[in-house]
Amino acid sequence: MLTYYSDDHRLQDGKAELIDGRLEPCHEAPVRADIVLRHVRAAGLGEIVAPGDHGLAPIARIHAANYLGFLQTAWPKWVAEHGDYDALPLNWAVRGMRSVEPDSIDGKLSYFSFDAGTPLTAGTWQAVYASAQVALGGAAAVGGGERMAFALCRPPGHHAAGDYFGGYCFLNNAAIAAQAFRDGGAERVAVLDVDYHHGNGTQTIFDDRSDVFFASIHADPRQEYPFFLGHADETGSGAGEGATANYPLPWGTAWGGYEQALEQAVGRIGTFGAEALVISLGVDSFKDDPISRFRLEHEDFLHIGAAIAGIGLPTLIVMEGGYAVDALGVNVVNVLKGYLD
Ligand code: Q9C
Ligand code: ZN
Repeated sequence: MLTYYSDDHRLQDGKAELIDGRLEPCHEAPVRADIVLRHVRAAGLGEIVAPGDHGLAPIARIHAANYLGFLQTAWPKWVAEHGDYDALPLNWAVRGMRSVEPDSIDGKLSYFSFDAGTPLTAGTWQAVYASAQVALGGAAAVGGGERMAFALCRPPGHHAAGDYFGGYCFLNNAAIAAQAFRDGGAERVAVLDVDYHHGNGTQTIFDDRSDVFFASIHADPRQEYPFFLGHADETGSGAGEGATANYPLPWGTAWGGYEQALEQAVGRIGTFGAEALVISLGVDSFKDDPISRFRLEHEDFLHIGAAIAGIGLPTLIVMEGGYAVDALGVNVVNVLKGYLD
């Protein structure tokens, strides 16, 4: 198998996120990708490949032009207004308020985001552009005949929708890859999101589409971030009715409960008739994850990989979350090994 990777992930190195009422060091840090890369190498899983530059066009198939413009120009505006330190939004529109794009940088940050855990830094645009290219490189390899490829994306993507960032995500790498498969000729594509958190961005992007099936297994939004999407009765809208499947699970879920949801999701993907599969791979379902509350063990990730391989489709595995830094390499490599065995 091939692993797609870019050193440019290092350019997103935020100082702090607002979490549990405090500013704390960012959980989503460069060390995450370093550790995964080291374990992929040590396991001898195959070549590490640079993605090449597939340009902005495949990103613009998913993200709004005004949002992409904002991401590319926000940093100098923030520095001019406040100074040379990370930008964070502070308030958001709720029920009864308007969705008019403000002129000031603070207003724009709020308008194009949904939480205060995702600092926008000097290097954010370059890092997220590279992360999307990593996904596109992997998609091109799978489209070209590879059975499976691993896109070691960082920053992650699945919380980012067409025009907002949050949850450590700016560009939705998995959605960009899924659309690249469609534009490369696949009539139907499936996205299976096994990150601990609901993939609100990906679901929103494909909600009304019948050509991209989205399934997500995640902590129940009644208990867990992102709180406002991912309930079991969300099944898609319009032409996309029936092409979304959500499996919310309670805090404390271990392999027994997880496996049942995974079997159901895999079954739904089988009947959908996809020609390519994108996996949003978060390993924050691990028992020792510092911000999550599932209880998967190291070996359970082998089973997840095997279940994904059982779907039998050309597959791109895209890195999303996972914050138990010491365990991250083992858990990701276990998914890949479980797939390959
Ligand atoms: N009390 C990804 O895994 N904050 N994003 C959680 C917990 C945001 C996670 C607060 C978590 C975002 C890609
Ligand atoms: Zn997550």
